[in-house]
Amino acid sequence: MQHLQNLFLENFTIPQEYILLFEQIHLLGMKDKEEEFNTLHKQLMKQRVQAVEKALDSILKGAEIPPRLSEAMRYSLLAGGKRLRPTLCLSMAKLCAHARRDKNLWVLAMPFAIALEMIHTYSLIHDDLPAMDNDDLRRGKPTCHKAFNEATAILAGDGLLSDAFWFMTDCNLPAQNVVQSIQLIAQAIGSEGMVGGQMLDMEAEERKLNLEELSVLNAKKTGALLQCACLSGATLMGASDIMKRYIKEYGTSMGIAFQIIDDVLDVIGDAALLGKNTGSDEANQKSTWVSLLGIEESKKKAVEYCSTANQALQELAKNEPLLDKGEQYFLQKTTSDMAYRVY
Ligand code: GRG
Repeated sequence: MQHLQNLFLENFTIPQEYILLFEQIHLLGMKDKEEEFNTLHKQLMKQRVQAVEKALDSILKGAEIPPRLSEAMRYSLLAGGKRLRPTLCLSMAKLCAHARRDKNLWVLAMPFAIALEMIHTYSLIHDDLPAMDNDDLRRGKPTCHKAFNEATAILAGDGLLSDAFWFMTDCNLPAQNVVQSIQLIAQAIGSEGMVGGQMLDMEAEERKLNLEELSVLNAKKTGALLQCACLSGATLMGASDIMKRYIKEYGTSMGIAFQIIDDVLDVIGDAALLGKNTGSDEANQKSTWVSLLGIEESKKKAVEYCSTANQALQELAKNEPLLDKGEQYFLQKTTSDMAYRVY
């Protein structure tokens, strides 16, 4: 993967023009610049996703992997998706890279970014299994167990999860930061985090949860991985405790917003665009933000949480004048755009 470092450095660069446009819109109120800014942002995001796709395509081809297993793992990993977790991890590393005195050092967080996508893909494969949500469409394609078979899908998930930890150890950053980041991720996806959240989700079927119970479930099932994607990027760069505190706050609010948006899109979203079936929450009688608050209130909440997340970034910037400003703006724009997916 090291041969891809230059591609990442290039594809993650924020041009000066982006910073200027952001400031013209947000500091000088020049609304007429918004269209130009939106187009540039989309183009930069596309470049980042392309770099991540290229890195994902370069892995799991080893002759030691039984061909059918490698095929199933790569089938799900390369099926598309927004690549939110790897881009968040790298973005946070880039934001905090000044802590390491080399502004390009963030690129060494790449194995973690890739590992986070592998972990996310494992969770989707297992979540789609007949014993869990029993879904037949994911990322616009038949789910892994439909394309292969159930046993192969279980192994593909297991392989992605285990290999992710192997990848993370192959990281050329200070060992203490690497170990701390691995610890963060392991905790976030284990019994106290994502797997625990999935258990709560199963137990919650056909039982109405209150907002507090739903928040705990969401924080574990989806929030924990998103939050640790952010925190691991910062931790790898040796960010200070205060920086990590704000980044954790960002990750928490962004994670809640993400879940609300997912719930809203399950009701009003277009299955073809989302690449997965909609309406499953209602069919499974699941408690969601929409079932508890209704569509309009949920949409408002999504905007509110995205804005709280962005406030954490702004507070961080006030405390850390050396922060990468272009990256801060890029994260803020990405976060506010997230909320508008439901409008
Ligand atoms: C089976 C251990 C285990 C855990 C599963 C994360 C999870 C727990 C299940 C996924 C089911 C689901 C639809 C959760 C809601 C939020 C979510 C994670 C959506 C999918 O993530 P995106 O939108 O997907 O980032 P892409 O395909 O864009 O990567």
